[in-house]
Amino acid sequence: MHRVAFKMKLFEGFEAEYKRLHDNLWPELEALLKAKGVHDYSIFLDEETLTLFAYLQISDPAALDDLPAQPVMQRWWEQMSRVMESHPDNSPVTFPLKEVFYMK
Ligand code: RM4
Repeated sequence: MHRVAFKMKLFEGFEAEYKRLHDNLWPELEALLKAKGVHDYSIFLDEETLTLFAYLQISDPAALDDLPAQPVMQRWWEQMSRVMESHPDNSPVTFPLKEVFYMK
């Protein structure tokens, strides 16, 4: 099992909207992520810097490589590009984080 963490950046003023969108995560997107083996997926917001800290577990991280090609992922990223820093193709700007401590 791999633990994967990365950060993203929210636009100012969209804190409530970001939470609302994730409270209403599309069932088809949840199904896609679970089909790829994603679980224990959490996103935390640093309200001071608007940094989003994401953490998930996955048995094969290479399974994530296929996500950007999925139509449901592209539709989700299109709506998310209104509220967070994104690339021209609407995928979020992400910064991988290095694990420096783990206690089971
Ligand atoms: C995030 C971002 C990520 C996605 C989650 C569900 O805000 O779009 O790429 O995995 O939502």
